[in-house]
Amino acid sequence: MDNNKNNRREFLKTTGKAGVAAGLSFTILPALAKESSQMIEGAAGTKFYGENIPYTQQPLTYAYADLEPVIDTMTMEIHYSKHAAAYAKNLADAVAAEGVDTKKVSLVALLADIGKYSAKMRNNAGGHYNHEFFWKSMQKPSPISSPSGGLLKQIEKDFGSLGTFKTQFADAAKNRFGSGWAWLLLNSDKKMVIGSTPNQDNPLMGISDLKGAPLLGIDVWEHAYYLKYQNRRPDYIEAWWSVINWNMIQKRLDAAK
Ligand code: MN3
Repeated sequence: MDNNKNNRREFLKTTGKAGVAAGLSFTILPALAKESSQMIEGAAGTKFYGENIPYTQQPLTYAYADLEPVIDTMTMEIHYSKHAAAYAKNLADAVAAEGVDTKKVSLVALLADIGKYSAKMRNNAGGHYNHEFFWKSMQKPSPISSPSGGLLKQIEKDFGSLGTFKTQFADAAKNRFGSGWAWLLLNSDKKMVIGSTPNQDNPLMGISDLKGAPLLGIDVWEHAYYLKYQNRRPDYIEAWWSVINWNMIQKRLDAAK
């Protein structure tokens, strides 16, 4: 961690307290600290950070209905309480059956080493991680939802413009054949790249062709959109931009750098 980052964190802490003391209405969220992510060392000297996520399903920070009309209430409820809950349960079964000490081996470390385990472990460790990551990437819809600040600067540096980034990301999501995920990630050269993974694989898996620190990911399994959008995956992807929690994406970028 460099000194600038330490200073900024100290500054945010201090100003946050000052804001409270002065009775001001703003709140400053703490940055997603480096400690909440974990360095992964891949093949050929690649190094990047993965966000730490617990092994168990966490409560949503919003209600099932809050993402309406982009994601309908019934889709959210079934997706979270049935599909995602099943990945978490099956992951718990797999770690017990395959002798993983979850107090010692983080989920990020398990994903990096996933080639050593069963297909059940791969599908459910990925499934659980990806969904927890996905829920945290969203918030109530806003028509003005857009990246800003350092996040926007990095997008413009690596893709040329916000429009080009959105087109490339949407194309990756549309063109993922069958079930899977499209990702924005920071690779080990600290450059943003876009790609997709099949099934419940993700860019933290050692066996994945696409590797890096995930910043944003969209679930393009039909269960994520079929009730409302049926076969119109592109419409779901287009609508999804307005529920992205860009503050969270900025925090992930800060932690991954
Ligand atoms: Mn899903």
